[in-house]
Amino acid sequence: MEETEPRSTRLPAEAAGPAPPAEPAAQGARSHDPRTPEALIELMSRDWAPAGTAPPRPHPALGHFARRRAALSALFPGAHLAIPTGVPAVRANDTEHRFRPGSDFYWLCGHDEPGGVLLLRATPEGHRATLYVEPRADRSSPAFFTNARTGELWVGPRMGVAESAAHLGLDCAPLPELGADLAALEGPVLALRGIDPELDALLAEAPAPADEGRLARELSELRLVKDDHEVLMLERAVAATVRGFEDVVRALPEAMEQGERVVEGVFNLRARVEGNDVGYGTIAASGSHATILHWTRNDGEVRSGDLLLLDAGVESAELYTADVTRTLPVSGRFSPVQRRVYELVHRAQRAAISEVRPGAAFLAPHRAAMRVLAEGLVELGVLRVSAEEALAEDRQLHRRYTLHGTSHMLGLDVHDCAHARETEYREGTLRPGHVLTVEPGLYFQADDLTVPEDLRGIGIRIEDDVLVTEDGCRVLSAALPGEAGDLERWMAALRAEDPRLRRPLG
Ligand SMILES: [Mn+2]
Repeated sequence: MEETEPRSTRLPAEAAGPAPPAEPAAQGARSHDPRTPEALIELMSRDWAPAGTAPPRPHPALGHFARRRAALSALFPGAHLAIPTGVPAVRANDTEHRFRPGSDFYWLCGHDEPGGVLLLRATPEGHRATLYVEPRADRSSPAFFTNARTGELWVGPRMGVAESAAHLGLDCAPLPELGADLAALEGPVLALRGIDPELDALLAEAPAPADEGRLARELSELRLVKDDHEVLMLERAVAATVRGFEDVVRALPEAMEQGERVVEGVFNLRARVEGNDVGYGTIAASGSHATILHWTRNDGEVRSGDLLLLDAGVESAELYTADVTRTLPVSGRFSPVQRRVYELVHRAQRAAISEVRPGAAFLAPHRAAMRVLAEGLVELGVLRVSAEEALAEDRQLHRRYTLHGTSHMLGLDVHDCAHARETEYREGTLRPGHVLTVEPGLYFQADDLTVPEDLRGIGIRIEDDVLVTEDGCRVLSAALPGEAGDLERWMAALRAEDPRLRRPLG
């Protein structure tokens, strides 16, 4: 670029006088933060009232965390294990998503602040657990106001080392000591990698042990069977989700004016008020959007004669999520053709749920649902071959309209236990304490020329959360009606409520 400024107007460097000493940017300061003179640091560092000394209350699930660590420990004698929680995900530039702990980490210790690492050191007497946590950035050092990422003036107080130890009944150490402590260990360290870049960097020197993948796998397999506390947490998540669905039905008149955004916003408000957040991106899919499996744009219209497919789950404060779907007639009444498809999907779902019991194949509910749907598709004139032919392993023609599997495990993650072996999960058998979804659907794309015209653009899914019990199963989300007539009556009752009597949030 050509210089436009005449050289003659520039002052020689000496004539400008000595430049003020460059103040180094404080750690954690961003490019737009003002620099901080010493005098201000001196002023900010004094005259704060003493901090309160009440010790934090013990975590209600502390004993469960210890039992889970012992179960993991028993599977890895002699191996050191490092399980990180991760760091906040970047949303854009220097703004982040709200932090949500890593599921395996949280399952083992219940700590909910970013950056922590749980280290299980192998000793001759078994594993010794230490939780490394970010120390507090409290009034005792200028970082409390100079570090925009961790300073308590910016992000609020954290629990820190001593308080975490008291709260979780676990040895805790400052995170900056982790590197030296890892370096001092003899023998391989098995870690969950790809979650915390700083832990990955600390471990980069030594080659990853060959069997490292076993750690993620065993954690997933341990998490398959939920303990009593986890079932309670899932029940809470489901109960809040039911209230979120009720909120959405009450808000349908506004949704008809403002569209799917209202549906998402209303449900997500309930999730934030009663839980931590939604457990996954809410799918608020009206009309033919319901045929798009992961419709999360949620920016379409909601019209009176259409169906609204709502697939949404509240994640409880303890991070367990529900995963529920209902397909609602926006007007409150199914049209005859909508009802026909809805009742078919509902029959498939009933057939699938009746297969859920200990000892049954994980895929038994899916097979039952697919049989009902394939036969129904023949009756609807969609499939032009027999159900038998469509269902043949080497054909699977019904899947043009059923698209996805019927079940997945549910827990801290919406698709829980994802690293379990096939033999323990997809090809395995159901056991008491498993919690799975049962969610068959039918999807007739608006442009599918194989589908009779009056069915095109209809998408229906019905999804419940089911606990395998000792002698069968319990539908955790049974408070939401599934049968078409029940669903219509439930919607009518919610709409008849005097708005002044609406149940307040919370
Ligand atoms: Mn699901």
